[in-house]
Amino acid sequence: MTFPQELERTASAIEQRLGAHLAAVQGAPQSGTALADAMRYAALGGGKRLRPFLLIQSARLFGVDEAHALDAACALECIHCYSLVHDDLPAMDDDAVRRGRPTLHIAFDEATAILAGDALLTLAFEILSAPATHADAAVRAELVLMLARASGWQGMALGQALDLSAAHRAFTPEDTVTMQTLKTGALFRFACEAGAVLGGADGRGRAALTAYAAAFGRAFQLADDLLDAQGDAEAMGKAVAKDADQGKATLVALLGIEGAKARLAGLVAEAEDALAPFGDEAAMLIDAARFVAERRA
Ligand code: GRG
Repeated sequence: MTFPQELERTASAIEQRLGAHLAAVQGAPQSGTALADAMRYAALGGGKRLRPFLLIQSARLFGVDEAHALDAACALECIHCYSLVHDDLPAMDDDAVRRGRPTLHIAFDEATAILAGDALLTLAFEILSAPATHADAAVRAELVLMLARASGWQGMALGQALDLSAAHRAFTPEDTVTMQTLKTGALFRFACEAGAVLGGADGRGRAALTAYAAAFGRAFQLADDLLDAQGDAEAMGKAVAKDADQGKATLVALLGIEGAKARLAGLVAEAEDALAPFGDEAAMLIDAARFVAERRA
């Protein structure tokens, strides 16, 4: 299978399994609230499912089949979906469209969006800590701790807070990398390390995945910033990034478009090097890094 086919196949496996988890939510007493519908709206029917893909492919490197990585992957996707819902709120990015549809607070209302985000966050840990995730309770406990750290006060939530603070203070290039490593990179790191943990990887195997994830996460964010900047530059008819004017913390604003493209190529090479010990077995993960660097939308 090619990478796009495999990504699509994984996405539909995630859709199905997440749908089953959310069907249990739907079956619970609702007392006339929209909470379960809002959770389904946020979690199903869209998204590339890149993080689950990385988790499943990382686990496969250590001999874990997809069926035994699927619940950890669903838990991670619940966290990602919650973060998008909250990120889109008027108090944060105030976005009206997500995954080609109205954002959750537009389709429902703001309070429901906050609650659906909260409920997806906690559903992630419900799924991750259940015996179906892994037979060994110690492995499940390790995964729960890892996901809490990746998503909370020392991970994604901190990254988001740092990003918001960029509107009020000067950011050095190092500040920007730190912010992005936390805000976007922490979940990619969890994806790859969780695969290693599910497969009982040794220290070297896990370290290789950690190095891959770091380069992947930075490449993902830089490619996203480049897309934004190029779109803005086209709209303005000149090759500069609007971000520089708005004080937004992106590396494109700091490096310029050509500098950012060169950095992006370097990050993809770093991701490939990190996986060298796995040889051809890591082809899908290498293709994933190329995919995020090359995407045009
Ligand atoms: C609200 C605690 C909290 C954190 C927010 C959402 C978030 C942290 C960070 C992402 C913000 C963002 C929109 C970054 C740009 C990168 C991007 C396009 C993220 C969307 O991820 P994809 O491309 O989305 O994997 P899909 O829809 O494919 O799942």
